[in-house]
Amino acid sequence: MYKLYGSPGSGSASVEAALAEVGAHYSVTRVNTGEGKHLTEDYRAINPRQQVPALELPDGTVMAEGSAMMQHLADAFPESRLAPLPGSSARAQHDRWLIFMAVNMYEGELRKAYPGRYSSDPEGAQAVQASADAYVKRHYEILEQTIGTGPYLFGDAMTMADIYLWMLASWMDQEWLANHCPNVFRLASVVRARPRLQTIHEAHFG
Ligand SMILES: N[C@@H](CCC(=O)N[C@@H](CS)C(=O)NCC(=O)O)C(=O)O
Repeated sequence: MYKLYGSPGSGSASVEAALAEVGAHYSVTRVNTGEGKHLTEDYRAINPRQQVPALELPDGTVMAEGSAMMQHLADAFPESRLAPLPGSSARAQHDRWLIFMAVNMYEGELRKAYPGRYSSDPEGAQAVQASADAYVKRHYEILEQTIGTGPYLFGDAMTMADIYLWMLASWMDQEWLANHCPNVFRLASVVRARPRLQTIHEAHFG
C-alpha cells in the first residue's frame, strides 16, 4: 500500500493521478499547505523540506520529489507502460522532458507562488513573479514545439510525462495556454478526460 501526502491543487496531483493510472493500492493523507499543515514537526520528520508531495512506499520508506515518484511508479508497475523501458533511448527522452518540466516549469511556478523566498528586497515580489512568469512561458513554448501531432508527448501512448504536464498546465492561465500553446492545451485536455483521472482533476482543479 502506498501512502501519498498531498494537498489540493498542489504537485501531489500528478502523483495521485499516476497512482490511479498504474492501478496501485494507495491512500491519500491530506496535508493542506494553504492551511500551513505542512509546517509541523511531525511532517518535517516525513519530508525535511516540509513540502508535498511525499510518498510512503509499501516497504515503509518515504521519498520526496514528485518527478522521481513518477519514474518510480512507472518502473514498479511496468505492465502499465507509463514510461519506456529503463535504459532505452525512448526512456532517456521521457526522463529528459519530465525533468525539464520539474526543474524549469515547476520551479518557475514556485517563484510565482512564493516570491518572498527569492528576493531579500521586500518590494521585490512583483519583479520576481514577472520574471518567473516569462521564464515558465518560455519553457511552455519549447515544449509546444516538441509535441507535434500528439495527442501525447510521444505519440499515441500516454506516459508519466503527459500526466505531469497535465498538472502543470492546470496551473496556467487557460486562455494564454489555448492561444499560445494549443498542442499543450489539447494534450492536457486528453489526459484530463481519461476515466481514472476525471475525478482527480475535479478534486484538485475543479
Ligand atoms: N521539488 C519538489 C517541490 C514540491 C513543492 O514545492 N510543493 C509545494 C506545493 S506545489 C509545497 O509543498 N509548498 C509549500 C511550501 O513550500 O511551503 C517536488 O517536485 O516535489
